[in-house]
Amino acid sequence: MKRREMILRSLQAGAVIPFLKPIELLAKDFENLLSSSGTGNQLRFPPVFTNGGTMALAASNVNVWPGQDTQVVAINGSYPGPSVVIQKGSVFTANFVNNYNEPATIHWHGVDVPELMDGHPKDSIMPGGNYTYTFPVINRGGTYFYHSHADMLTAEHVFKGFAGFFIVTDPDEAGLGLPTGNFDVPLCIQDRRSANIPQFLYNPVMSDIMNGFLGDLPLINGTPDAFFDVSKTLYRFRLLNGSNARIYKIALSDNRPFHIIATDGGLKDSAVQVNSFFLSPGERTEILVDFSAYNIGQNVTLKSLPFTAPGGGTYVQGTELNLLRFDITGNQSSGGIVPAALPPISYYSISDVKTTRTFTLTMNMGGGMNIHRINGLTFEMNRIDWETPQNSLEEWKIINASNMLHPMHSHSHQFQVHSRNGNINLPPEDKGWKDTILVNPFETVRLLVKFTNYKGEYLFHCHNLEHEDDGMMLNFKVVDPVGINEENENIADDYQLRQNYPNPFNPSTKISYNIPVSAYVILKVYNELGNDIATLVNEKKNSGLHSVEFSATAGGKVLPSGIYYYKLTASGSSGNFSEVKKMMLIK
Ligand SMILES: [Cu+2]
Repeated sequence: MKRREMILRSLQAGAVIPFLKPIELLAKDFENLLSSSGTGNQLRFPPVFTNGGTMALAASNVNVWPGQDTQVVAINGSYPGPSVVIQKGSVFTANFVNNYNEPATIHWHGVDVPELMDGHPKDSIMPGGNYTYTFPVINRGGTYFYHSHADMLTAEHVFKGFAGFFIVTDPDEAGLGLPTGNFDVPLCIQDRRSANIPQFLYNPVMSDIMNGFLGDLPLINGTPDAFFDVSKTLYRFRLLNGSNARIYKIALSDNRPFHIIATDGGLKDSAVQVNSFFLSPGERTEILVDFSAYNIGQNVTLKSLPFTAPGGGTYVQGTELNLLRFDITGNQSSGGIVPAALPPISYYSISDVKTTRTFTLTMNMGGGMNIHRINGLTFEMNRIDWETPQNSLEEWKIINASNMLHPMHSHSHQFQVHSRNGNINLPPEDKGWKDTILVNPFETVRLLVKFTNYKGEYLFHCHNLEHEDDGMMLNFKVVDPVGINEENENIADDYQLRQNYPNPFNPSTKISYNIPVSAYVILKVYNELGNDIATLVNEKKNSGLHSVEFSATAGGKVLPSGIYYYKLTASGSSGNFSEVKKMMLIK
């Protein structure tokens, strides 16, 4: 049985638990948007996804600004994407259909899923294709999300709208007295460029690759200039930073304190009062805000405070922004409380660490691509950068040797933060279960990491999406505790010419081949007429897996859309090998 079938069968074997009624507020949809109590636009909420239904990705038009069409790339025509609301313990299923003209994959960010459900770019669904994502929801209750993870297309897809909430509910939260229903409010924070209204133009220049693609205009759940009518009572807000690169320093405009109750992986072990906190791309933080001291008719604004950060260009980090105006309009009570205690978290101990891994984040200013690197490396689809044994506690020491902010994200598990620059007194947004952690310039952050649920290949990368697409990403493989692999895709004892990736492609694609012995290798590209277009390799190569990039725009060539062929010829001590494969350029 193939591995994919095995996983699907094991999932089908599990009992299907009916999912609960979704959080009521999420069920509001775009039709409820028209009433207004002040200037601006009433906060919108995406529709709730029906478990087992279809998630169709396509280009479509939505009204982000009233009366104007904005072209988005979105799931089921919704920006942000439909919200998944699902109970812990149930089985999530979505039939993904790619009706867009680029490869696509869905990553369930922060959700612990089997390898083939994780949306790794190697598992991209080609235009016109489809794939069923299905997995048991084993995470703690909390605020997670989903987004595109296609190779070198993630940033553009997310910017154009391909992201949504994945909220895990947990009946165990019911006894805690937290605000629920209409008082439990998801807020996805993203930034776009006012200069480009009403379109989401994605046209990064060099400074955007350096800093990330920043905007000057916040959208909350896709709403510009947003307001939200609140009652004089306690609310739970689930904040998701769905921006490509912008970091927010969240606060209220009157500096009123509020409580942080949850991090990326669900509830903290206590509610902590703060006046502000940092929220970097990919992170989620839940807060309780009490409006009871305000009078009806007043308002207060959720904002991002100014802060100093590196970078230059038209758009910079640390800009002061108004995110969402709360208009105090009602006297309803949520009945919610700030719990005196939350369920305990068992913390890892640094003394139990079996292995320490060091990740050094650097900038390589050689020009062109691959500026941002981890341990000097740039992402290679078919290269496993390290193996981590399951159930073994590791320390990941992330050394930021660059003058850049890097929110680092690991797939497949929640970790704990040990310290920042040796300081174990962490800010409350860091303490608890995390999957994304901001590493400041020249800072060392130490994480405690353990993979307990699934083996397989996963990703560790910067969640500044321009950095990620620039190659600031590594593959790792969670393996048996004894170190036995199911398979090792890097070791092959035969000649292989692999299918290029991505395919179809535009403008560039990667071609990999394996040679079992050192050999003289020629790799050429031909057009449909058999004319020689490019020579990618023409030299002696050592045994092993190699890859080479082919760009349809390299060297001033402008190649038309269509079918191309690539041919590998290898001459080694064990004889000659030759193979031809087909690929497609789409413009
Ligand atoms: Cu980065």
